[in-house]
Amino acid sequence: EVFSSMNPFAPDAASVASSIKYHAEFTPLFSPERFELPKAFFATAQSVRDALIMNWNATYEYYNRVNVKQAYYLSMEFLQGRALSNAVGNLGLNSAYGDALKRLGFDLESVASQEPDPALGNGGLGRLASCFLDSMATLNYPAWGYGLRYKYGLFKQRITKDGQEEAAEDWLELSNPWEIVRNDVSYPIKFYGKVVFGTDGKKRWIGGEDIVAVAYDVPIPGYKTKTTINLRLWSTKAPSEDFDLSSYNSGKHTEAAEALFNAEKICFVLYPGDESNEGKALRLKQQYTLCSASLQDIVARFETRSGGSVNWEEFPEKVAVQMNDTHPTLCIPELMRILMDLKGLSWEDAWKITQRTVAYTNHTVLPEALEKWSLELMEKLLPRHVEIIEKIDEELVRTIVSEYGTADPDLLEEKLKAMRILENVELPSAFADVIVKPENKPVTAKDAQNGVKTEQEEETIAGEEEEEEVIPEPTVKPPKMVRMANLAVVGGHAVNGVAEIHSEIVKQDVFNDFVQLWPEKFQNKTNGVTPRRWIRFCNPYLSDIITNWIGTEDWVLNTEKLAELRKFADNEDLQSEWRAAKKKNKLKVVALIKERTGYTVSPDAMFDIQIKRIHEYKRQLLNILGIVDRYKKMKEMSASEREKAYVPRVCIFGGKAFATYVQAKRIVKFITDVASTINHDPEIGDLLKVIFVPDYNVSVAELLIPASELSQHISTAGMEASGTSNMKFSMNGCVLIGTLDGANVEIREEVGEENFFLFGAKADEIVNLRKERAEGKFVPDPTFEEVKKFVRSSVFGSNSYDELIGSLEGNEGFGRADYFLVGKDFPSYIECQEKVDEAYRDQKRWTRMSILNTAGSFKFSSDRTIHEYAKDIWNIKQVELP
Ligand code: DL6
Repeated sequence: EVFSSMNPFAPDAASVASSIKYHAEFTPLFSPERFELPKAFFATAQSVRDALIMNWNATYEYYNRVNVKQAYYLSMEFLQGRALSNAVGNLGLNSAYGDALKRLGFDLESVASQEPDPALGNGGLGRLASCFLDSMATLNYPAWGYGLRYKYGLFKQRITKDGQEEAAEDWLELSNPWEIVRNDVSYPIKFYGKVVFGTDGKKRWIGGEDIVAVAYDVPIPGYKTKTTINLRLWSTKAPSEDFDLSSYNSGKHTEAAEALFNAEKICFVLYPGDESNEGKALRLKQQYTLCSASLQDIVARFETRSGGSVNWEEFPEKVAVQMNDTHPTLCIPELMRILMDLKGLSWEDAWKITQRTVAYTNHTVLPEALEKWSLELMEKLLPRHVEIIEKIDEELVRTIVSEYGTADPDLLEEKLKAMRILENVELPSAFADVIVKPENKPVTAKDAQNGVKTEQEEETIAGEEEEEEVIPEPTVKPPKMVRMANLAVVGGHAVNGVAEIHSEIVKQDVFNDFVQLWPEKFQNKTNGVTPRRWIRFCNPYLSDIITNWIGTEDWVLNTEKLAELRKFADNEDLQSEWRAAKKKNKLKVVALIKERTGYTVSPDAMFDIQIKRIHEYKRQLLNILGIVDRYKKMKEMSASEREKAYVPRVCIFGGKAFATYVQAKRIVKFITDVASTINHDPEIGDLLKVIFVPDYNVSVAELLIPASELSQHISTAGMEASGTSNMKFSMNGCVLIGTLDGANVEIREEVGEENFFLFGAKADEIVNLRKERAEGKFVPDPTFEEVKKFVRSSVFGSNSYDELIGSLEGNEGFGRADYFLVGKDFPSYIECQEKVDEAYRDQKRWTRMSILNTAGSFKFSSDRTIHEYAKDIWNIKQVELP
């Protein structure tokens, strides 16, 4: 009765309050005596979920009925952020829920802040996936997300005097009010075992370890639409018969439950350590679980929707699978296996269907991040898939040989080396003698029959005559690997980069050989972010101002309207409202900093923020060395000189270093050491503060981004695929300092060169600069040398930071000499930061720049990106529910 009395589009406060009370009483997770904030959060979320379930059911009932083509977004990460305020906002129920909670003695903001951030992601890749879900729902695209339900997420970051420490993330401890376990939706997943022939002559894979993947659904509401799509997260368990009751009863408790643990641990942690073989096997199991469970589900839905007559050729007309990075690449051999071994299709038909269905997004050009798996491990864990991959590789070799011929063996060898899926693996037997080079002409089968010897054999024979025995150098055979990115390019019909410059690098460099073969596959899809979460909900002050000045709230759906702000950029009234909103947001961050770090910062200082994963290429080290340079110069000045020379700044960092990435953890430690010296220096006071906000996540970003005035996107040019926080900052009226990298390039074009602080080497200069650096031709700027000396002088504690500073110099034992070109870009960065100070002193000029950033950010809505994917890659249409 409570559910049906609640119209999800126009419920009144009274019916919402009774729904919340109902859940507090009858969907209880807490004892009945008290009704406090945690219980209020769960009851409110459950009440909102009722509305979402109604819309979810309506959405899929309609999609089933009209049997539309649907896009499936497979991702190892979804960085969802809190759901309550987003869902209430998307449903337009803010006032109903706000009033209802007031009647019950709570306020919506405090209730919403009880929600833990779901810990299902790491960085930009995961957040992009979540922005895409929001846009797909909002734009009424039939779509579905698939991921894994990690019990302990990535990790919780603690900052201690030793730097970063990792602890298990306990986001599911009190349960998750948004998820709905579908006990009737589970699929068997196999590992190990062997491949046999069935009675029908077809190959069959008999698993050696069998587990089950169970579906947990999270409804994703669109903004101002009934469409509510699904994020289906898989959790793993063992079949209950795997619990060994007799061992248990005989006291062997651990052994009795071993199979259960082995199955459940697959979904414990996102990116478990992979230095051990066990760790590698676990990661591969995770990837396969995601691919296999999702594809079994997709295939089952296709069959159900087809009714009695399944036509497999229609599969790509009903299904588009997007692989978010290489992690879900096993989709390709898995779909082939399902179609051939289980549905009886021929190789040729299965291959055509697979290629037409699957597409791949590349998110990085870092060679170490282009995944490779040991063939040996894969053969053990997924024997049937390796057979399929070998055949795909063989077909690829055939294509390459037919394209390039055998006339130029060097060229052919080079192409095979670059493009084959299998690395360090002999050519398939059918091609064993295709590369015929004069100097190492192998014996063909025919030659062998005729008694012809290879040159090596000839040499050995000649050597027999020599007196001294030549002992060959022991050679270590390079490991045989499966290159997932190559498999993704070969097996998919589209490959896209995530910003214009990145897509160009993908084409010119990373996959250039494939581009020559299949130019039509390669595309660009510049990333975007949802303006709902990233302006409308996280920055209500700014949103109200935008709406008032534009005269409509339509900009939330049509961000092009933001451009209308341009004509008011110099208007004094708008400028003062704009600054007041920024100040209110800064005050919230002052409180956050106090609560999380104990430091007090001034809201009148410039807030300068760098928040992202800690990585050498993102160059947090450049930022902190710039701060050190500023501090050093301040210390050399009198108080009045200091105040004249520098604008007061609060420099804020946030981000996690991957648990095994030692250099990134050193950077975190260095930042916090610098912070503790500067923040306690009475001479400096409010002129400079350095803050590291621990445990950076979506909720922290939602507070920091609206409060930021300057934001740093300073990667070595060519290394950041796109970046998405740059888009969020720009939307929220922050001015960016950055290199010509990733989406910075396009942001600068849109907001205007004069509203972006540009510095640093360009992407096409990097190779030469590195070469010069390695050859010892680079002469560092004296300021850079002085800053390093200052760091080593124990100003920031007894640590000499040898490994960190050494990495900038390429000292012995410290690896590549300043591979990320911090030293090269340092002087132009410092010079640019001086220009920032100068601009900030003129608040009218700064506010104009800020307004023009918001006005110019409209391109970076994920709605634009999703329309492009829908049209150019997925071929899906918007479907409005009746
Ligand atoms: O495309 C989303 C996001 C980009 O904005 C970032 O520039 C890029 O670093 C990130 N890529 C990854 C992949 N792995 N690595 N490294 O997270 O994707």
